[in-house]
Amino acid sequence: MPVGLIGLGLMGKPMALNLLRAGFAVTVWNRTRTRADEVLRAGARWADSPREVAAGSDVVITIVSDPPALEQVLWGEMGAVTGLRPGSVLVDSSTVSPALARRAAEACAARGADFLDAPVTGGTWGAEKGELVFMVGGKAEVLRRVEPVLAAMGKRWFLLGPHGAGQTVKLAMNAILALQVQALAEALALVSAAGVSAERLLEVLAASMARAPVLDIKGPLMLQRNFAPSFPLRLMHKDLSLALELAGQLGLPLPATAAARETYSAAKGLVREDVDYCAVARFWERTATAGERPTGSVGDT
Ligand code: NA7
Repeated sequence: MPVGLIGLGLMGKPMALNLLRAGFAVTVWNRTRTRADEVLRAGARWADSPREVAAGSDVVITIVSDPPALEQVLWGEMGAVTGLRPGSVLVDSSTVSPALARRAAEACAARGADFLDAPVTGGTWGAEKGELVFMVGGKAEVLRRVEPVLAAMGKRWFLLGPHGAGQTVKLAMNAILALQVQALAEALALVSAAGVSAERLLEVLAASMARAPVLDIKGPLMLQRNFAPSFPLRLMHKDLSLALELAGQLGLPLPATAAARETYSAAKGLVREDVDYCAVARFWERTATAGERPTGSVGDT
């Protein structure tokens, strides 16, 4: 089954490499061609446009940064939609709005193709290990057809409802992750400011009901000030905005998510380089530097 993959960023590249390892014939396109070098060396074929990827594939995966990027690769000049073969399946693993997922599904249907929104969780670590979890919106029969492809990149997939349901659950999931990591950053700042060891807080956390896998991973990284992006802060900020946009459409207040977006937004303004979302911890450096409060940095003991 020929597979196409559009978007070779932090997530798309390891996903393409895993498809190749699983023996799929993979055609790729990325806006910046040099980012395809490694997957081309590993055996992928280059296409000159998203449209060309779609024209040669039974399953087309898109994984690009945000809604404008997805609109560009689907409907821009030489976009994928005009190349889709009847009977093919477009699987979008980008995190975008549920409304955009439904628009993409309609565009596929008009070409005689099927669509699944299938955003992922697991970060670059999950992508590299082939252990992503897919949150799927669409038809069960379509999901069954693409399961061998998902199995090459992930360990589980959940069918959550009609088109848009996968994106809805993904936005809810990321709100949980963003809030957990912000809560830990706040707690670390608090104990540090009070002159107590931040390391000891992590020790106690690991033995407590507040323990969470994401905090097991992000806590030590925050203490080491290792903010290399696994899931970039700029994308977490985007997802919080998408969650709030959806909540606004539903008339639902999300006060904690709204507050988290403010913090992530401020932290984003503090960095020039691409950093992981656990760099939200830098928000408290700012307050320390500005002399607003006598806090220590998160890494202080
Ligand atoms: P990255 O590493 O920021 O990669 C983003 C990808 O999206 C990368 O291939 C970009 O191409 C591509 N992109 C961004 N804007 C455009 C436009 N306008 N047109 C075409 N292609 C574009 O993100 P991740 O891989 O971590 O995440 C991808 C998605 O999964 C995202 O929705 C997350 O929230 C979850 P470039 O290489 O910059 O030319």
